[in-house]
Amino acid sequence: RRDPRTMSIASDAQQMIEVARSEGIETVWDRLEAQQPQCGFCVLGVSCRNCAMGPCRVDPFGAGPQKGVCGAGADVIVARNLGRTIAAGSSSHSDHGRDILEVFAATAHGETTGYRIQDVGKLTRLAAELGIPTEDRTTTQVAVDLADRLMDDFGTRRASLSFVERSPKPRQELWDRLGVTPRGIDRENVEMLHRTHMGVDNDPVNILLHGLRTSLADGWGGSMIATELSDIMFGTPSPVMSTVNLGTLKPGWVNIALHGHNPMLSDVIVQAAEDPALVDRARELGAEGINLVGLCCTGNELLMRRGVPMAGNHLMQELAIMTGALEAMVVDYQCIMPSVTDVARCYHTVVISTADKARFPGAVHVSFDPGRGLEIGRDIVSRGVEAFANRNPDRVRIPDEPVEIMAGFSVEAILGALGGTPAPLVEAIADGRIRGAVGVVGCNNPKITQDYGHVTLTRRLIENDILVLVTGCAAVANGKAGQMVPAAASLAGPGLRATCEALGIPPVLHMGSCVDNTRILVLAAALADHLGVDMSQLPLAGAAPEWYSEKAVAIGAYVVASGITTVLGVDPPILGSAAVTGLLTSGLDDVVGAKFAVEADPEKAAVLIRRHIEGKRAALGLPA
Ligand code: SF4
Ligand code: WCC
Ligand code: FE2
Repeated sequence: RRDPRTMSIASDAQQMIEVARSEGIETVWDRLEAQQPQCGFCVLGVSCRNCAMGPCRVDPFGAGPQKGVCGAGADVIVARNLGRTIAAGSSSHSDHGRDILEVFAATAHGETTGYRIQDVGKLTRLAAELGIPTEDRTTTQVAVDLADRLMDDFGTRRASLSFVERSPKPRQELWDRLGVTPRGIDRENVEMLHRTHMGVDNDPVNILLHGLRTSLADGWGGSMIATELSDIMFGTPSPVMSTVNLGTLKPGWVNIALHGHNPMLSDVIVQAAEDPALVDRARELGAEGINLVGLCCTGNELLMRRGVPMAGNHLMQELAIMTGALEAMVVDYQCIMPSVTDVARCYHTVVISTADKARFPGAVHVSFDPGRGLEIGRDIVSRGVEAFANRNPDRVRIPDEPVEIMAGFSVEAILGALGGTPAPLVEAIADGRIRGAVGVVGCNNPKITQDYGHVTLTRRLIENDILVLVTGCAAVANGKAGQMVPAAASLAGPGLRATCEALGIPPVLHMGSCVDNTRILVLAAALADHLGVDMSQLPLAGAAPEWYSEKAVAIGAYVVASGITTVLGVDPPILGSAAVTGLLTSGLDDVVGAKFAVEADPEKAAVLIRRHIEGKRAALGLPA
């Protein structure tokens, strides 16, 4: 059997994998093994089931068929598949953004309970940015107009999304020249589905260009709306200390994990968990109190804004239940494995689904309704509390002590720490104390030793004076490894270390959930504008060392389309087309000033990124 140390570098995971084995409970790693060998055609992206004349496969060795029944060759099939993947990822983020927007609109109209406009300053700034009058107007009036305006961004009425104007002018002009300026968020996604229907867009390059536009509708559209409106409703994050790993579960307490992506419900659950009646009930049942923890990005949203402890990233969701100490796992949507209800059946854990669009057979469904937000929050917490009575103390195994983590680095917080302007950061980069910055983001994938890619790449980058910005499951990985406390400055090279120590910040900054990758875009745009250059000229890079999700593909695409070269640690299914692979890993550089690279070994990825950053520095005339 596989040594757990080859499955995860995190000791909480290693211990729980042993528990899973001794209890005979299947995990994501077992199922990956059972899938071997995975389909070689699908790995290369040369299989298509877009119509009923198929499914078709192109023989990558050239001996068998080179065309599907319709006549599509490998290039078209790979490009279409990639296009649909981007659309799925972009749609996921954007539909999340729309859900937030609808609750924001309802809150503006006074139709919700448990919600309010928390950051009025940000509301006013955003409204002013979009040309909405703010003077002598109530918060409600401004919020109603802002909601209205952003709803237009989803549709067909606009020629360009509102937030496109946040990108540097040269970038906007480039997108216009290429015809990839995103118009409507839904429109670009629907158009991608249309184009990839049999017999529509048969030009792989044309499909890929629309792929960029579709991804930009996510990065500068749906995701950005999700981030900005979440800040307005739930508060703009500022630095906060908390803890991370499965040790955040507490033995004598009612433990409730909030898993998924949308802060909409989880935020009211945090309010509900403070309800004295529920806390009293928990005590009546013999618990010390109610302990909320996060998983995946719902966890990141709560960690960033409220300092709620983080139980783990993607591959920890099954293992968290196996601690026997979890009363309830509350899920909204995205990245929630269907297997969690199977694992929960072996324990007393109740899985509570909350989104009507994401149902889980075997879960209790409590339908989310923002009009009764608090009431529903209380109902959910109360189900977790009652489940405590069913806990079997003999089965409780909580591995490890929690590790400290600092989170909360919104762009506002970073600029605030710098005195309100990007100038000090630009100066540090210009004089070489900081060589550049890299966004290390994305998932866990059982094909990669869990957290190894994130933690190793990050370690090498900070050692070499490169500031690391993290979101999503990457942030949780680095947090568990102790890289995200101010004392971790000692792990950084001398220039980065001195800067971090002066500011009291870690060398790895937690910027939030996956939709919050848009914070990195906004920061990159601010740096570029300050220097009067395009984002593609900056010493920046992106990396997704352990990505698994369609959303990660959309993120990678919008980051590259925004001019930031990105290194992937897992092969995307495109290698069956030399033309598409060549375009993405080289040709794109001439088109958008950035490209993709694939490097599974994080040590080598670090070298590649350092070379890239030094190349950008040299081109800007910055000291070597
Ligand atoms: Fe086959 Fe073409 Fe249909 Fe795809 S669209 S399944 S390649 S016939
Ligand atoms: Ni975002 Fe990736 Fe985690 Fe899911 S939670 S697993 S998309 S990084
Ligand atoms: Fe297949």
